Amino acid sequence: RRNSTLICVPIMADSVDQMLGQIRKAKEVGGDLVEIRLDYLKNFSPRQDLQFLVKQSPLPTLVTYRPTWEGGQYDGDEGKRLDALRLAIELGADYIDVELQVAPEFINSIQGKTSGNVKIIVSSHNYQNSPSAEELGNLVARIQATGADIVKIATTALDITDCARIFQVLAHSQVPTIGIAMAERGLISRILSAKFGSYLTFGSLEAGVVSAPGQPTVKDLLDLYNFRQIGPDTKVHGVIGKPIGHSKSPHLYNSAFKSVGFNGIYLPLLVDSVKNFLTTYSSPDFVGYSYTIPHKEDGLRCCDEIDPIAQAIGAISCMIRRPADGKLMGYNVDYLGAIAAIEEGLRASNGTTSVGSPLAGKLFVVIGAGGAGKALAYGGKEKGARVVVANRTFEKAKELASKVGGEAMTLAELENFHPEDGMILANTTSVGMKPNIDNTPLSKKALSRYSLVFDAIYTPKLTRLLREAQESGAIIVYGTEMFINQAFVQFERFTGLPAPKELIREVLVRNT
Ligand code: SKM
Repeated sequence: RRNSTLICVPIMADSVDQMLGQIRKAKEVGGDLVEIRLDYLKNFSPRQDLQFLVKQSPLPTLVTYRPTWEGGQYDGDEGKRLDALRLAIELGADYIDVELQVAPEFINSIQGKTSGNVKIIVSSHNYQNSPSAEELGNLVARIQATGADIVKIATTALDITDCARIFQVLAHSQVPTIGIAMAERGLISRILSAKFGSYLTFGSLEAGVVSAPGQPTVKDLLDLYNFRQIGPDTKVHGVIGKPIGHSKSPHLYNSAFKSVGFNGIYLPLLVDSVKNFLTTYSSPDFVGYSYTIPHKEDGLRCCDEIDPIAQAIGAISCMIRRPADGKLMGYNVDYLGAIAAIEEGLRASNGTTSVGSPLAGKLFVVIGAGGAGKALAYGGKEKGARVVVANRTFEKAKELASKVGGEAMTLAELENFHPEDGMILANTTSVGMKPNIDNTPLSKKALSRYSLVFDAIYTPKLTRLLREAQESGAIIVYGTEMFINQAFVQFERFTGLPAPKELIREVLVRNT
């Protein structure tokens, strides 16, 4: 059940020997073909070097000689550049890439002179933005008119919704087409290329060593996103947040989907506007989302129907498109996960197994009044704790505190807050999250007053807050506990199947 979208590995090196090394590696990691970027070679001797590379390559070759005027490295004579491409055809390259601007003239020059095996890709790159659907349609028509065998369009995604127009191009094109939205916000176009039938997608050998912004590694395409299994019917899921690169949800759900044979993909979704995202990706195949910071409250506002608990909390962590009518249903499964983890920590430390919640009657301080803060404050109240909400912006703290019948304060005030011993602290802000791991929401001195400290952050697992709490003698509860508890529930909502709990645990341990 393998799709037909190929994985092409760009090869960029100074010398042909280095290039050949990379090509061999590309084959090893599972690439289907390589793009030889001639413009990266120093001291390029066309006949000798092309002969060597095309002959020696253990994978099919796509030869590209990208000029600076199309975002490449070559700024020499145009005639020589096109001569090298003609030579690549003569020497048996499987594909060559020629830029739209010179394609009509170039294709004319090789008319009747090719062996017939080479496929000509005519490409157009836009490094500024992603044009309208109409403009893209015109571009495709212009490329087709050159006599291209394969159309290639690369745009720049300024917003994740820009990828939708690339999907449209792919879905409607009558000829083999490569469609890509570059940059971080275009990542989903590179992965869902397999769902929408792109001729190929690009995957790099090494993270960050890319020929265009936003390229994933071949390894991530294959191992993290199960690229070969993606097809036209694959259901799309993802975690909506900003930033989102830190999230382990894609690792977790993709492994879990695969293990139970569920035809779904789960993507990191770097979303600026939840509303725009949902109205753009409204097709029945976009079926389920997790929500993380800072979008849990916006997510709630975009639901068609809201679960009463999510409504009471004022934030969602999970959204499902109901198959029957396409309506978006919102849920909050955060608080259960977090509260269960905190209760477990308290029980273990007391050595008690009492039936009532060990949180009952405790002073429970929640830092942050965003989506996760709301869930924790709600959970604390449900369990009979006395809730205190501390937040950088006092107004937001006050609003949440009044909802749960608690007290509000600023973070500065929290520094000297010590009405009693045995308090419990929960951080729900992103302070201390990767990459800013040296930050912490509360001073170490203040931490000595708490008997238990929980952090909703799970990247890193041991945040500075938790490390200093531990050093101060508090019991600590990791964010991974909350993360895993809520993931079990979401998996079941996404798939209708029981969660493979052991596997999910293992994936998380391996990746945190
Ligand atoms: O509530 C979870 C959310 O479901 C996913 C997530 C993540 O992927 O980092 C973190 C929490 O907000």
